[in-house]
Amino acid sequence: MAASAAARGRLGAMRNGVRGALAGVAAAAVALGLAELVAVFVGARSAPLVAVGGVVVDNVPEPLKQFAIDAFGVHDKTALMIGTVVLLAAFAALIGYLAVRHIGYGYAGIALFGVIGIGAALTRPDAGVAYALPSLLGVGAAAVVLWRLVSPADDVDLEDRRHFLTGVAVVLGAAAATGLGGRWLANRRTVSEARSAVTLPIPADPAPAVPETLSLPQLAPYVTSNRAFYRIDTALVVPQVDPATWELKIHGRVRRPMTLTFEQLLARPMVERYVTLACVSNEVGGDLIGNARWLGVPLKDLLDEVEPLDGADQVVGRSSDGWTCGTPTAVLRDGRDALLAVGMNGEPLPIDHGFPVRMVVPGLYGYVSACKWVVELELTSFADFDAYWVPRGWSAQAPIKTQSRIDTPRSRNNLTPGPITVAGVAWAQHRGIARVEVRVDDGPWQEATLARTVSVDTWVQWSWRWDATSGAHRLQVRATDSTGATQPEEENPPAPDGATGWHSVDVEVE
Ligand SMILES: Nc1nc2c(c(=O)[nH]1)N[C@H]1C(S)=C(S)[C@@H](COP(=O)(O)O)O[C@H]1N2
Ligand SMILES: [Mo]
Repeated sequence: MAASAAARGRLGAMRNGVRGALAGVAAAAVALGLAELVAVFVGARSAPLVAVGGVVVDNVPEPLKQFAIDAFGVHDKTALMIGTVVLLAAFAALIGYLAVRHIGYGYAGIALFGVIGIGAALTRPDAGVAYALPSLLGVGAAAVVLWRLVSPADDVDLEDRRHFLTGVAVVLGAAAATGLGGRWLANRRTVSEARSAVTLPIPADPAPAVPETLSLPQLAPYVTSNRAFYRIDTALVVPQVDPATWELKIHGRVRRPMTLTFEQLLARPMVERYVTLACVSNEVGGDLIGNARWLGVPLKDLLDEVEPLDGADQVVGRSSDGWTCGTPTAVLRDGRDALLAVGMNGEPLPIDHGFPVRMVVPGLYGYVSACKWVVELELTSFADFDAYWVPRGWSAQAPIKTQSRIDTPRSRNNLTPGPITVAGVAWAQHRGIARVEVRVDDGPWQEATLARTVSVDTWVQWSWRWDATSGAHRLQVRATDSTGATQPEEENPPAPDGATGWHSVDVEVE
């Protein structure tokens, strides 16, 4: 009799543990679901997951970030979110487990999450006090749910257990409904309708016609479609910037500060140019690069109008979510086609690529020049201000390095002996590519044929006919820019100012 009571007691304790853990997870789900819904009205970056994720993105050590990009590529943010949710669920289960012992432990755990969520939201660069609301209401709801679910924690009574499981199911259902409802509302509140309503002006100075370029399977087309264009940014939720309320402040160390509305911007004479954008994180042979036709206002004209003061050697572009990049003022005024862009390949900028307005600067890596969702240009000096990536170990000055890539063949092709077209792209924006050479198995360098380009600001396609013999071979490519400098063989990683080395492809001919 006594033994059986002890066994029952142990069983009860174990089941109470499971029950507590379930209650904890249900409480956390309610908190996140409700917070998601509230954040629709307060601002997407106030939601606890997004806010905490943002803090992680901004502070994660560089090697870990590089690992995430290598391991998950463009899905690195999804991986971060899933990882966070899994961790959160584990902690929520632990809190629930402890709450069965003493409900005070549960409240303390929830309060801790509240502090983290609210702290993260309030310290986001674009935060207002209201950013505390989603986490605050979320933890309030979680506390009520936890209290309701764990308090009648008596024993293994079957009736009670059914009751409990029904309660958990109802709570999870409510959490899913509010969370998905929030998502649905958020998706309806994007600026895609405002984007469709934009009519781009006819360029006063149109882009040159694209000459005949190469079209081969696997070879990057000369112009990258908006759909295929790489996307890189720190935004966990894509900023939704309404052109009706968009303003650009140009200020700081200038004689005549200026504010522009979208309408005023569109009324200015526009130029249209092909410019190849490249990411500093691109590995040798990588595809974080694309060439598009951009429509916009020359940044030089705007800077001339505000009259920068002496010493204002840096223009800081600031986006609606607080991200910054720093561009040399001299580069923006040296006559190159640096644009405040509104159009990409004949369409308003896609939301992912900076709608309604972004910067595009030929010759500089994106992180020092290509501010998307730009709302501010601040003239300052490099000595006075470090933009987003600089304290994270990347160079303040980052001209694009000369690079070349073999697109075809790649190792998985079924190759047979005889003539094979080797082709790829090469780039040295704003200097231009003078020569591309290919070699096979460390043999002599052979000059490739360059396709045509519209300017020195874009990449160039190249091709070379190879008389392939059977066996394993290594193809290598290198480019020389129009200053006569050949890209160095020495291999360097992307950090701190762009990867170097020759791209090579190993193929099997049989
Ligand atoms: N607001 C904002 N703009 C940004 C970034 C960012 O994180 N936030 N990333 C920059 C980087 S690193 C690159 S390479 C380019 C990429 O532009 P794309 O996504 O249109 O290809 O955007 C730049 N502009
Ligand atoms: Mo980048």
